[in-house]
Amino acid sequence: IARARAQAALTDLRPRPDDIAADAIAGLSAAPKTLPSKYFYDAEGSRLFEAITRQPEYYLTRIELALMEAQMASIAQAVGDGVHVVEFGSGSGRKTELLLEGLEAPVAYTPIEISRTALMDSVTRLGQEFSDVQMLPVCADFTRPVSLPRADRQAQRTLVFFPGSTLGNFSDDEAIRLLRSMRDTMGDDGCALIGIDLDKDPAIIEAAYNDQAGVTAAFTLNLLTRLNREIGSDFEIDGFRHRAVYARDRMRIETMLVSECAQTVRIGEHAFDFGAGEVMHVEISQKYTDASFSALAARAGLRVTHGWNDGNDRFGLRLLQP
Ligand code: AVI
Repeated sequence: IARARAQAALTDLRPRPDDIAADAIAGLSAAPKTLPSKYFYDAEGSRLFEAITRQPEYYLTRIELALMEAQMASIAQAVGDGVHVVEFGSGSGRKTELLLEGLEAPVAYTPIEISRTALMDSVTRLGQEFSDVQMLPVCADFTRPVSLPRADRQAQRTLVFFPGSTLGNFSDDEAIRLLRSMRDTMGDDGCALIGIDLDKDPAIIEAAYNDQAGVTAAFTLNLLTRLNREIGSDFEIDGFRHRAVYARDRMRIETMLVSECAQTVRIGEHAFDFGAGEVMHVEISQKYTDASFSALAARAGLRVTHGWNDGNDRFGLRLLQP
């Protein structure tokens, strides 16, 4: 019944499917070579990311969850009651639960997600747990403007939720575009609650992206396995090595795949030569100071009105308003 109800409420904006081959060919034709990190998340990549969040070195998820648990009353007070929660992405499990549990009488919940199955799974689960919150899933690419479904009960305001420091996986220009689109979604009275990983001792950050068990390395290399399967490329998985370095001046982790030897990779009729030691950029993970994050938000017409950090200033939540 819950599934039928959720399905009836689906707003399907029919997002254009990705052209993985075209994106990979464009990235491998660039200098330096790149591949888009959004392709990390096939079924195996999503499973490996879950495993990363359980590694002792990967502090982000653990600290953000603890921060939400500790500060939920204060967050709820800053946000106000009767809000329509709009999550960019398909429900981040426990974090979404904490938010819907902790807010005062939220009216509706709209996850915006490109994967229909991830979207419906999340609203089915949350719909069972939060029967007073109307589930209004939207299948769409959240990097493009989305007009929201109206809740049956009038919401006081819209709260955009974007946890996990996922914003950090976008370039500055892309992040500003995304924040602007959040600004449009929330309207003049709305707000956004965003998780950000904070600048800190590089050793702590680098350890998080080079865990001892090698889960992050497997996660990065899985991109090549996925491309081989889906677009028929012939990457030699053993021919590449994961490397994640904190670029202090740019305050970001730069993840690369390093070619172990001189080799040629083919995609259809395209051939790409790699030199021994040549790096291919596959992901950035931006870290922030208060100043850098406020400046980024300002470029999207948003100001930081509230902030919560863990006791060691490793990770923060920020509330933004127009
Ligand atoms: C999803 N995102 C916020 C993760 C991050 O920390 O940038 C992805 C990740 N990449 C390597 N480890 C985790």
